[in-house]
Amino acid sequence: MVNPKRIRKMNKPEYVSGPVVYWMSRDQRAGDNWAMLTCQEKALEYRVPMVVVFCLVSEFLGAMRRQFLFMIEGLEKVDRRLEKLNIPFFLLRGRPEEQIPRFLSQIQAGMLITDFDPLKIKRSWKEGVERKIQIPLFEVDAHNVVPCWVASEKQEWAAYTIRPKIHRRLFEFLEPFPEIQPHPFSLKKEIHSTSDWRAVIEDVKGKEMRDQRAHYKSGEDEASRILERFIGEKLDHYSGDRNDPTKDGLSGLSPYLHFGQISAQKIAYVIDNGDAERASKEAFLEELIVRRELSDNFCYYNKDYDTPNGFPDWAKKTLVEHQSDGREHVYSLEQFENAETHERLWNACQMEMVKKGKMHGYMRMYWAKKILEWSPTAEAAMEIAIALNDRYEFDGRDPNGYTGIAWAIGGVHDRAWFQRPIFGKIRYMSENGCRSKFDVDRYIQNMTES
Ligand code: FAD
Ligand code: FO1
Repeated sequence: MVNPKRIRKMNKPEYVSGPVVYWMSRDQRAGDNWAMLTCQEKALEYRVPMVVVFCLVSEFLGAMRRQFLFMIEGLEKVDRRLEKLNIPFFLLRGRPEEQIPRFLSQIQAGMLITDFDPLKIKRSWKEGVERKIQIPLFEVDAHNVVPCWVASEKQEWAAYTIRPKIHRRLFEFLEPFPEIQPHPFSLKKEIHSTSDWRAVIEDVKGKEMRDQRAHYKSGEDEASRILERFIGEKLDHYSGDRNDPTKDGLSGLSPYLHFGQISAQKIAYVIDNGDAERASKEAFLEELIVRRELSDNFCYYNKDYDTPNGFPDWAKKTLVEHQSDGREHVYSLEQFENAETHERLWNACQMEMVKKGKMHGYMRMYWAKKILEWSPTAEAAMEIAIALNDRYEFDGRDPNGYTGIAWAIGGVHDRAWFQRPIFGKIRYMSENGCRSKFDVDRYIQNMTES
């Protein structure tokens, strides 16, 4: 059922007895989830119960209240859906390295399955868990269409180097999902799985108040509704509209993709088999599959994905050569955060991010490049861009974010351009360039009014 190339064994022990557990983390959905399906496949093979567990940490890469609330509301819906399928869902709280092994021994689990994630924090959680358990641990790539380690065995240079590798594999991996089935084997009655979701939500509500405004409806059903609306109303115009932030031309799916509330493979399968306008369909699938999976490739194979050490050599060299170039404006994290730069366009981007929790894709490039222009060093620019992106975006704290920022500031997956002050050979963007593409004043007005 599940392509074995999606699954990797992470340790030596073999299965003896006990329930099969899926430690859900990146792919927070019941349906269209290869890690969930792997868990059921193994549990059916051994004729044992299957269990899903999520470990909620109190701090995660600068995430604020609104992103935690979005995530928790989605998880509550996963819990309700799984309950109908006789699959108990447990919410643990604390450090995964301690909570997951303790939970596994409490229920005398026989096998642990988890979802793949290239981020360092997630890899260290898994290593911590692996050190403490004596049951088999499997990792399943439930996020990428082509599993990250199958697509490429090394860090790729750019989209043009990974694209043919991914396209070559799509015939094998871009397949429809089977449905998760009601599970025939039940966990012992004395082990209760009911989570007090109200208490969890109340607890999170106590976090920082600064980010109160934006809120999106969360969960698998909502993600499917957004996808349907995108396909019905926007996809045919995607190639023409996507670089205009005054238009509502993007899918808006990134928060749902980030929290794994919808499967990229499902989206790709539906769109690939649909009859949308060809150029738009291709442009969208390029972003959804090639660019997104290139980000996972970068973060997986380059542990310095969040610092200038991860930049290509030509970019490191050119940035050092231009480090002492005079800067007309230099801002602190606080000034950037409060949208207090001299430039109305940049301030509007920042306001869009703070107010909506989702900056338009085209403006994200401009926003990050100006942070480089107005920071003392590339290190400082990376730190500021990552801190703000992770704090405010619903889709932040994601390989796409770290890679997008490294692209804008450090030329990752890009080529050398013409020399200019501060940027050296890093691609430059200007307000005038924006003016030639869309109605900048309208964008500023929209952001200051909303
Ligand atoms: P759509 O255009 O509808 O795209 C659909 C999906 O394709 C996206 O949800 C995303 O999964 C993928 N995608 C689109 N563009 C890219 C891209 N350039 N790289 C990789 N995948 C892409 N994306 C995030 O998900 N999280 C981030 O924190 C993030 N930060 C970024 C920071 C900078 C500086 C830059 C330049 C880009 C960043 N991106 C990030 C990538 C991109 O801007 C967003 O994915 C996109 O704007 C999300 O909106 P959407 O889902 O409506 O996009
Ligand atoms: N994953 C978890 O397993 N536990 C968490 O408590 C958790 C919190 C969290 C908060 C914000 C956020 O953006 C992501 C969060 N994630 C959490 C991880 C997330 O599911 C993704 O795996 C990574 O952020 C991206 O790959």
